[in-house]
Amino acid sequence: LFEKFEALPPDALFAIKARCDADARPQKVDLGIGAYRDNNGKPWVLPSVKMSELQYSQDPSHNHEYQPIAGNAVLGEDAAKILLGVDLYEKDKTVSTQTLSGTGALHVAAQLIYKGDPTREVYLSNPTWANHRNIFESSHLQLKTYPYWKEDTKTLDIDGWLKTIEAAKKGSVFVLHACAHNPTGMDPTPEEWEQVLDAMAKYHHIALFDSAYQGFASGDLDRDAKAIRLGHAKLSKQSPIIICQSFSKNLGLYGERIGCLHIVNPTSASKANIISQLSTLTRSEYSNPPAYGADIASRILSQHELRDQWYIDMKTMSSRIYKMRVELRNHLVALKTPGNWDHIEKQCGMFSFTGLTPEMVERLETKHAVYMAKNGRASVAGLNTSNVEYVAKSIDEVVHF
Ligand code: PLP
Ligand code: TYF
Repeated sequence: LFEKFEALPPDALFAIKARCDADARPQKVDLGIGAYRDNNGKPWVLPSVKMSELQYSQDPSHNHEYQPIAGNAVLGEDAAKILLGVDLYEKDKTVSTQTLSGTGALHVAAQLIYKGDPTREVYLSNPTWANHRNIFESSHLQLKTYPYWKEDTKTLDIDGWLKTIEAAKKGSVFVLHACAHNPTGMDPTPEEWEQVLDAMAKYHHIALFDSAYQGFASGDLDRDAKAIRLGHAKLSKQSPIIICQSFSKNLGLYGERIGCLHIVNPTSASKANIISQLSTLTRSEYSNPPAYGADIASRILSQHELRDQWYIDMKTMSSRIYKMRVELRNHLVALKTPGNWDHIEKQCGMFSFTGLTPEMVERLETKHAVYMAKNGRASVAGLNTSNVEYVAKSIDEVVHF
């Protein structure tokens, strides 16, 4: 059965992690996979999560029963409310199902789109998170791209994006990064979001928002949901809005695989039908989603005391990352490293698209033990006050080389 298999290339980001883990040089720095690290370079369990876990462990009613197919319904509703805001959220028009984190939400969304219309074209930003392509391709959907990034000016290609929206087949699905675009760290301005979403409304396209960094990007849940809410205002009367939500980064629950898929439908009429299609699909895939992390997340979203601590935690993470952006840029400027490094500070979220070439990235790894993605994407969360100067000096050396 498996004799004909060829070896496929390993996942590039996980391969970076494996090489870095195996590197014996003590000065090594991992700027590969996007996962938050504290100022000691260690994974961080959020204080709000610790509080929730303590509560869970002391709750005599907890057990390890199966969840329903759609997962934790209280979490689903609260999760939709943080995306849309309590004012826009309409229960009778919103289908929420708990998924295996953001990746699982995207996968289920892709399968559902395929069920709805196997010929539907799906547009990804160029560039985008590498797994987007894997996910939608494995669901056999036809993939296209929209221009997003101008390499030479390190700015958004808004004209190219708008032209693509205009030329796309009516009803195409556009995958939009709700905030903190991965890998560029460059988000549209509010005016540019207006233009994009107006054009999508005009040509009757469907928005699929990938929300992996809400609250993690700016420290403010509402601010990081602005594009989604604008999309809701402009599109929700004419077409469904699909939102894939991850709690990996904003709650630091990476390995617990907690996320949700939400479908905001223009009418309440088809809600039950969508739910039945979704539950048949997920029943055969994973039957029901993880209970423990959902309980931990749900307590935080639904209790004031825990939620207030969570807001502080998101600010802690986003402000430390911002501080590292400023320090890295300042060191490069002080070193007079050729080029302009302002973009490191201007970009937002987990990543900086540094503009370093693949050759420079390779030399960073081999000569300096500084690891980042080949496309020059650096996970800024891997920087701290002990290594940022070393990383700047290493970048300086490879740029001069
Ligand atoms: N979408 C984007 C753009 C991401 O960057 C990520 C994580 O890095 C995800 C989705 C999903 O992550 P997870 O499956 O851990 O929720
Ligand atoms: O660094 C990135 O872009 C991500 C990280 O289930 C990641 O690929 C790792 C595992 C996962 C989702 C995202």
